[in-house]
Amino acid sequence: MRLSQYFLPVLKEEPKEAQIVSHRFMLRAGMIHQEAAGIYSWLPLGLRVLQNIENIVDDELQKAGCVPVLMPTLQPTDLWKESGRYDALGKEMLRFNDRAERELLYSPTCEEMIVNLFSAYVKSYKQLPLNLYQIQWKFRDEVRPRFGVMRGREFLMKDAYSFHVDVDDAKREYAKMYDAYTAIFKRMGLTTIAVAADSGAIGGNLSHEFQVIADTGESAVYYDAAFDEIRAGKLTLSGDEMRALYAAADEQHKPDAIPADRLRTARGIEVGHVFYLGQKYTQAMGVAVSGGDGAQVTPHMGCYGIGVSRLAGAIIEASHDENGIIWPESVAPFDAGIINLRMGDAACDTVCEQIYSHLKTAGLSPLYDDTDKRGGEKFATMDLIGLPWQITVGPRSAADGKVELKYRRTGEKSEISVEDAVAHITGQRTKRLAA
Ligand code: 5CA
Repeated sequence: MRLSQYFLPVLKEEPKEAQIVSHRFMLRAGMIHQEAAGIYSWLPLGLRVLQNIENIVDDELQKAGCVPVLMPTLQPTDLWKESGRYDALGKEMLRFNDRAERELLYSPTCEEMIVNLFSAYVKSYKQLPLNLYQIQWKFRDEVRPRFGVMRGREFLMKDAYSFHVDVDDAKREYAKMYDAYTAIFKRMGLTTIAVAADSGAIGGNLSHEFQVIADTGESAVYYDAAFDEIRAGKLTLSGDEMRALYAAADEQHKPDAIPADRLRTARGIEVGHVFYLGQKYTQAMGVAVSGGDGAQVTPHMGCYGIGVSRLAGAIIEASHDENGIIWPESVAPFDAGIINLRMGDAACDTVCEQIYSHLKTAGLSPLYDDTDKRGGEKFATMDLIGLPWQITVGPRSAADGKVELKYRRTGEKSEISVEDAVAHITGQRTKRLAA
């Protein structure tokens, strides 16, 4: 992408409304634009990040055997009267009437709709287990939307729903999804702690929230010291080993359940939440399938949410410096930025075009700053938008076929040839994505 033809509305001033760093950088880097309280447009740069996050979620869930569907954002409220949840969400649920005076709601979550869909087609235990998921917009009329996309009113969620013949199979799936979540967040550069949580209005008696440790997090979390070693990369544990460790959300914390010298506490951002729902919805909505012995069985369910749009903010909270965002390779909106320090200089233009086309041929997506802005401004923008690599081309080095390569995360710089720069970026990227 050539910056002169792109839409990257970078802000020079500090946005006054932003209280946390991710919100500030998302506004300044031209990733999002607020349309109403807690409701945002995703601008081109933000959209690329959101799509990269979605792709990782899709990839890992399909590896775990989940099947994608897409349900509408609007639902008839009748379903919620059947499940008994019509009043449970109170004013958080946005309701309105269509022209025929039928009451609709904007989905805050989709247990009712998926159970209805399931019951239309699944009649036998032989069709189970089944795990259906979607990545779709939700609306919750939060009392206090804040921190940008972190607590929005309209937000993008991955919601998965699984159906099982019995509790054992539902718990097997729960553990599988727990492990898939750990892998999903790790691919985005995040080490999460899954804490036992309260399942609230979603229901069931077993749930875990996946928390990213950050001072700006809205939740208090309590956990075994081993999680700090995992976060520091000094310890690797299996899902079963992690589930055996103490980790609790505020409302579930029992100080006596863990020796004081093992207990750690921190603030966390909830990026995902998995639930074992039991028969709460299938029973209330009268759904059954034929079992092995011919008798009818009421399926057990699980549901599994990921805050896809919240993740964009959470990744920034976990990875930035005073100059801007530092994207992990896996979600970066572009792989590398090319800075032409003197547009119109024959050597500079030629070298920039060479790098641009070499990177594209290598399957990478470069962003080429071919505008006539001053060097200082170009450097500041590149640091702000946080692409993993920066390649700077100035008249003196360009004449010798050399460029300056900078790694955003460490600030490390080297002067090398065009070929070496391209080879280095492609090689390092492959290595990091595989790790
Ligand atoms: N039905 C279940 C999951 S299928 C459910 O709704 N779970 S949830 O309420 O915990 O939401 C799932 C995830 O959505 C949360 O873990 C969080 O990451 C994200 N989320 C929830 N509310 C918001 C919000 N207001 N803004 C941004 N993300 C949110």
